[in-house]
Amino acid sequence: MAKNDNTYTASDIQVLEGLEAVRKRPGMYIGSTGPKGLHHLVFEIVDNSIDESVDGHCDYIKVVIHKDNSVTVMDNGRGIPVDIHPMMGISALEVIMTTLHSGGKFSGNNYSTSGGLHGVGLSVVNALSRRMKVKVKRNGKVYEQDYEKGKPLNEVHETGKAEDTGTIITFWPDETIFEETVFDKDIIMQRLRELAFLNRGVKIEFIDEREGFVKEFNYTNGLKDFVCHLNRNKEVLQPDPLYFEDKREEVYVKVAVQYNTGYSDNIYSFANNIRTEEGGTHELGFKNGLTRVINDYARKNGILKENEANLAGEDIREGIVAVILVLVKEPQFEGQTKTKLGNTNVRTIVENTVYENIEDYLNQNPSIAKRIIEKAVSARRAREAAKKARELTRRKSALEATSLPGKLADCSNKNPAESELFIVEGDSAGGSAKQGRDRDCQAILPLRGKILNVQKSRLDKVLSNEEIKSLITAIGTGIADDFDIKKARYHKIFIMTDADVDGSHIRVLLLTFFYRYMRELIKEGYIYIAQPPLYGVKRGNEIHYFHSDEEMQEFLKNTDKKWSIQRYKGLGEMDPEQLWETTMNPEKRIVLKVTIEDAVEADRIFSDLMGENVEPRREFIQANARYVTNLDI
Ligand code: 0RA
Repeated sequence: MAKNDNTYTASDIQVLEGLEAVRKRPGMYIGSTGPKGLHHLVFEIVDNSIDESVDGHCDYIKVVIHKDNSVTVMDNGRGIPVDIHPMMGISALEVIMTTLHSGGKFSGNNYSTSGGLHGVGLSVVNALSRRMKVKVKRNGKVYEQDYEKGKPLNEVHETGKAEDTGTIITFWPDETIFEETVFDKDIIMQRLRELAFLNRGVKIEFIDEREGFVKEFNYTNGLKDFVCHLNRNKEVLQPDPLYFEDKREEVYVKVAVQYNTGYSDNIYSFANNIRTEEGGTHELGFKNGLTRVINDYARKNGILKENEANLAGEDIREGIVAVILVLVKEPQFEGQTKTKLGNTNVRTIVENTVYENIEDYLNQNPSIAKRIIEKAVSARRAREAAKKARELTRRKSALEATSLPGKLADCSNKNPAESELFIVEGDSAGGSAKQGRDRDCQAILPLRGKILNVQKSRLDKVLSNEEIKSLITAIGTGIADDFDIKKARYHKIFIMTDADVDGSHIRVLLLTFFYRYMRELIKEGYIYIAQPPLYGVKRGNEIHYFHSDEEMQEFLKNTDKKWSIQRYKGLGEMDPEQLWETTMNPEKRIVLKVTIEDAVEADRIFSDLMGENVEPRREFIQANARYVTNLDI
C-alpha cells in the first residue's frame, strides 16, 4: 500500500515516543539501572547472535570490552537485513535499531530468546546508549549506521565490500541513565560460558581490552560438558554423564545428568537459553519423570521390596547435578522475576521424554542404576533421622527465654523489627562486641572457630552441630520445612568476621547455610555483612578509619602530617568503643545487604571449596577473598 506523508510523519513520531519511553522508564525494559541492567545490554545483543546460531546461521561470536567501557559484539550470522522495510519505508536495520519490539519479529526464528526478561530488542540497547554503531556485512557489502541515544545520526550507508556476512555492534552505555557504566568481566564471562554450554559448537571469544584478558568458550559436548563443569571438583557416580535429546509437539528437550557423592541437589533449568531461576513446568516434568522412573526401575529389579514405600523425589535428587534445556515456540515466563516457565504442555512432554530416555539408560547401565538407587535409599534413612533431630531443636515458644543459647547476649528490646543480631567470629571479638553494643536493640552471638562444613554433611548432622544449634535457636525461625519467617527474633542479622582468609571462609559458609536452610531471610533482606575498617590512621587523639587501601592513600595524599597507620587483621584488635564507632553504630556504619544472587554465588564458591578434591581449596579461598569484601548492596 502506498504511503502518504501523513502516515510517514505519524510513524516517525511513534518511533521517537517509543524510545523516549525507554529512556524515561528504563527499569521497565531492562529490570534496573544498576549493574544488572547495564550487563543486560550486552546480553541482549549476544542473545540476538545466539538466535542466529540456533537456526544454524552463525558459529562464531566475539565480545569485546574496550578500554573506554564500550562493548562490541560481533558475529558471523546472516547480518541484519538492510533492505527497505515495506511498512515503514526505511531500512530494516534502522527499524530494528529504532523501533520497540521489532527485533525478533523479523528473524523468523521460532525458538528465539524473545519473550522473557531478554528479547526486549536492540532498540532498547540503542535508546540507553550515549552512542551506538552497527556494521552489517551482507550482499557482498558493508553497511553502517550510527546513533545517539537511540536516534540515527546518519542514514544506513555503504562503506565497503565484504566477502562474508555478519553483524558488528558497538555501544557506549549512557552515563546519565546508569548508576555505573563499568562492566564486570566475571558477570559477562559467566553468561558467555553458559551460552557456549547451551549451544554446542558455537565458539564464543571474549576479550577484555582493559586488562588484556582473552578467553574462548567452545564446548563440543554441550550440556554434558556443562554438568562435568559443575561437578569439576566433585567425586561423581557416573564418569560419563547421562544425556539425551528428544522432540515432541515442536518442543525440544535436552537433558544432562551426573550424580556426585555430595548431598545437595543442583538442577539448572533453561527455556530458550534463558535461565529459569524460578523453575516451572519443564523442571516439574523432569522431577516427576525422574522420581517415577527410578521407583519403577527399583521395583522391577527388586532393589525396593514390595512392602517398602516409594523413594521420595528429594531422596532421589540427593547429589544430582542436572541441566534441563527446553526450546519452546511461544515461551510464557511467569513469576516474580519472570523466570518461571508457564507453558502447561511442556510438563508432560518433559516428564514422558525423561521417563523413557532414562529408563533406557538405566537398563543399559545397571551398575550405575544400582549406585544411584542405593544413594537415594540412604538419603531416605538420613531424612528420617533428620526429622527426629529437627523435632528436638524446634522451639516450643518463640518467647521462651530459657531455651536461648548460653553464649547469646540478647538485646532487651523484644520487637524483632527493631532488633539486630551480630554473628561474630571468635570469642574475643564477641567480648568486644558485647561491651561496645547498644544493649537495647543489638544482640551478640559469638561463633567459635569454623562452624560445620555444611556441604559435606546431611541435614541431621548439620543440626546436631552446637554452633548451628545456637544460631538456629537465636534466630528463632526454625529451618528448612519448619522455617517460619514470622518467628524471626531479629529483622537485621549481621555477619561480622575478620578481614582475612578465615573470615571470608566463615562468611561464605554462613551465607551458604542461610541460602540452603533459611532462604527467606535473604529474600526478605534480613541478612547483612558488617564492614569493619581495614585501617586506622592515627595522630594524637585524632583517628580516621578506612575500608580500603585506596581510600586511605587518598586521605594521606592530602596531608603533610605524620600519621601512624594500623592495619586491622582481626576484629579482636579493636577495642569495644572502636568496634561500636566503626562497625556497629547504625548512624555511622557501612553495611552490605546480601541479595539472593550473592548467596547463589556464595553457594557456588562453597561447593568449589568443599568439593571432594581438597587441592583447589586454599587457592580458591584466596582468589575469592576479594569477592566477599565486594558484595553488592
Ligand atoms: C532480523 C532478521 C534476520 C537477522 C537478524 C535480525 C539478526 C540480528 C542480529 C543481531 C546481532 N546479530 C544479528 N544477526 C542477525 C534474518 C536475516 C535473513 O533472513 O537473512
